[in-house]
Amino acid sequence: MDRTTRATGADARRSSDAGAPSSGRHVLRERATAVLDTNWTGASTVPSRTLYPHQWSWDSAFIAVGLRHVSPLRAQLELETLFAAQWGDGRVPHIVFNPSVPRDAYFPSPDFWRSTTAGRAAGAPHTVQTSGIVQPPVHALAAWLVHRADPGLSRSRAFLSRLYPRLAAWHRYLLHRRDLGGGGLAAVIHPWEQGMDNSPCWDAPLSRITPAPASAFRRADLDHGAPADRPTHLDYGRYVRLATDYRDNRYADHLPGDDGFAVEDPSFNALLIASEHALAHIATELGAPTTARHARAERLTAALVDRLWDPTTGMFFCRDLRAPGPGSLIPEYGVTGLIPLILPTLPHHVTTALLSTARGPRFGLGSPTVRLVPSYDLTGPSFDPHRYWRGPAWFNTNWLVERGLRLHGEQTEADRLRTAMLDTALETDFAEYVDPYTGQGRGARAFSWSAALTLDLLHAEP
Ligand code: 9WN
Repeated sequence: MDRTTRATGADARRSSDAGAPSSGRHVLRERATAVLDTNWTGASTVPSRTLYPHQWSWDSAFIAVGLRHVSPLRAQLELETLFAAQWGDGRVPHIVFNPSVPRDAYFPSPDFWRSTTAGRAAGAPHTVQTSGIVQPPVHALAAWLVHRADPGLSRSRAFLSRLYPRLAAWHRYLLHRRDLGGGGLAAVIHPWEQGMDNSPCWDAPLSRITPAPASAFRRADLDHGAPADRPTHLDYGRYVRLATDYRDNRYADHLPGDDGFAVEDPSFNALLIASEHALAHIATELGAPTTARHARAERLTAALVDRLWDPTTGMFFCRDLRAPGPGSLIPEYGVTGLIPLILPTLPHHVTTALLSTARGPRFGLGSPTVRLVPSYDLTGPSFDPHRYWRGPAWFNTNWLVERGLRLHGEQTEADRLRTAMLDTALETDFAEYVDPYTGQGRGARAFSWSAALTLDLLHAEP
């Protein structure tokens, strides 16, 4: 039996277990499962067959979280395939390229990143082509949730014991090589690393970057996405410049010069902390020591509050490590600043103030006129309900906010957000992102993490 056939058998078993609260929800479950089946390549899942035809790092973590409800085996394989492309220095690349996809289907392609040559000193794998930057570390959290979906299968395949050293190396890379600010947090050196690529949070640090000339590259995203929904050419030129410089420095990590990009981001670090807590659970399951892991999660939480929390506004902001003068906070309200809500040991006064910011006019949580939590401040000067990460709502960030609400005992609000997400997923055919007010779909459809996180929410629905 091949992997796909075995996994399909598990699909049948799981969907009959899960129950169908209503026929609408049943249809939603079937459709979400069909999206993940269509986007499955045999060893991993593409985010979108059209726009993103390879494997993406944080996408795979979110996908695994949903896939565990229909096929725990495929969910395990999803993470194993990603970690098979881990570099020797511990980094997990943000894209693992599928060699059977034409080179011009996505830009930047493997011949831009040149991982097997430019990445040699950093230990890039020889057998697979990858990018050289990273994405948010949601993986240990995903691995733990995947394990819990079917502990028997997980143990019989030694899923956690094989993955644990790789997850630990990944966190070590971030905590040591990427502590560019010296304050104990991991820094990102490219907007693509943080995952919310085009957020207005990056406008100030990006404005110092000289863009690569438009003639130096051809964007493939515009073959599939509307230009008004995608980043501008100027921003793309800057993304290309940053990635080119990093590659030409052989992917070495150090604080870049004044013309470089280095930012400490709340969501990236909150996900790292949540994953540290998950690693502690994994260590317990494996009988490995856990004290240091718990202590590290606590230290990181303290560093997050110390370096990125702004008590006067009640918000977490990004810290620009290359701002003229000492590193400074970027006063833009991105959804990234709400994601620390997923942390269990955030100081109480911080949680209270953050919830109040989420409920205020900037994010409209609980407001009758706002469907889903936007990616950026509804009242902000750069708000655009349709342009990439500059206002639209994403399913992954809403899933994280929902989880945070539930963790902090805000069940009614969490239920409301969950219902809005499920309705929006059905209405938009699992859009990549949506207008935060109307829920109108934008970007790609049949988007994998939208479908996967729908399955996760459905599973938890009473
Ligand atoms: C660059 C795959 C990825 C997501 C990111 C999202 C978008 C890529 C792009 O798509 O980024 O990595 O080409 O715009 O911003 O969060 O992981 O779905």
